[in-house]
Amino acid sequence: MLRQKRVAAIHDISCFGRCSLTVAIPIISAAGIECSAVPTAVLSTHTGGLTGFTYRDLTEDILPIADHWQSLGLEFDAIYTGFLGSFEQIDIVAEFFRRFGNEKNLILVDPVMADNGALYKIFPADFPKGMRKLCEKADVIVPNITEAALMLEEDFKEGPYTKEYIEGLLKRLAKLGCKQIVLTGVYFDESELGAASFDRATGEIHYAAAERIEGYYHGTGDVFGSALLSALVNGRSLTRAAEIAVGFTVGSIRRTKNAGTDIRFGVNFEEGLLKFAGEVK
Ligand code: PXL
Repeated sequence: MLRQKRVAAIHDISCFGRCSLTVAIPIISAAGIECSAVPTAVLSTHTGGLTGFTYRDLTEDILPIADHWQSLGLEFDAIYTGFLGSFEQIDIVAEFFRRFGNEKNLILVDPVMADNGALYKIFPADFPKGMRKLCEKADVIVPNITEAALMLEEDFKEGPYTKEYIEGLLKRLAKLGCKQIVLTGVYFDESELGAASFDRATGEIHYAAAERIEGYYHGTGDVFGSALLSALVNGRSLTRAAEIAVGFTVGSIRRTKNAGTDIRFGVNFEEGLLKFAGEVK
């Protein structure tokens, strides 16, 4: 019998709106992986277009959780982190990596902080510098093009993109030190959208694309990151993992679009979980 894999997911819990832990836990679990959670904050909803949300910061709880887990001798096959609310949380997550990261496990950082050319309003202008430092400690990073440009201190470019531009971005990101990069929001024409992946060890660049669906749906980055992480932990190659994650995310967006759901309410990934589980196990 193969030992069951275990992941530590370090994200906030946005109680409504399908992102962060409410997305990571079910997706990772559907892949047959045990998902341990470190909630970094509790919000009534995410901050993307919904106003008046509550925000209880749990920064002070993160290291005591790590202390307790260390006392229990817990180990993880991967550590997965996304939205972080402050520089202090970034430093504490880096400490978590020092304690639980090792040669064998995988650290995946999604530097959630920006989209469509703009840093999210809740973050200070120098936040990308902090996220960049965290990305330097990761094995795999999953930025969108805005986050990539911010971390590289480059101007944001509107799409459609050229392969030359995307491959340049991937190579400049690789200099941060991570082994693999999956860049999201990549498109070369208006009909398709997907991800570009780069493996530093082989130099291979791969594109995973699917139909482009109109509208900015919230939480898709977390659906994508959770699916990618699950596929990697289950031993899929980077290119296959990116294809699985693109397919699962686009299916979730299509279902949501067809239902006419408010784009701020997250995407219907739930009804895709059965198919995803079959692909990823
Ligand atoms: O989907 C990323 C995310 C996670 N958590 C919170 C957010 C966002 C994006 O806006 O606001 C609280």
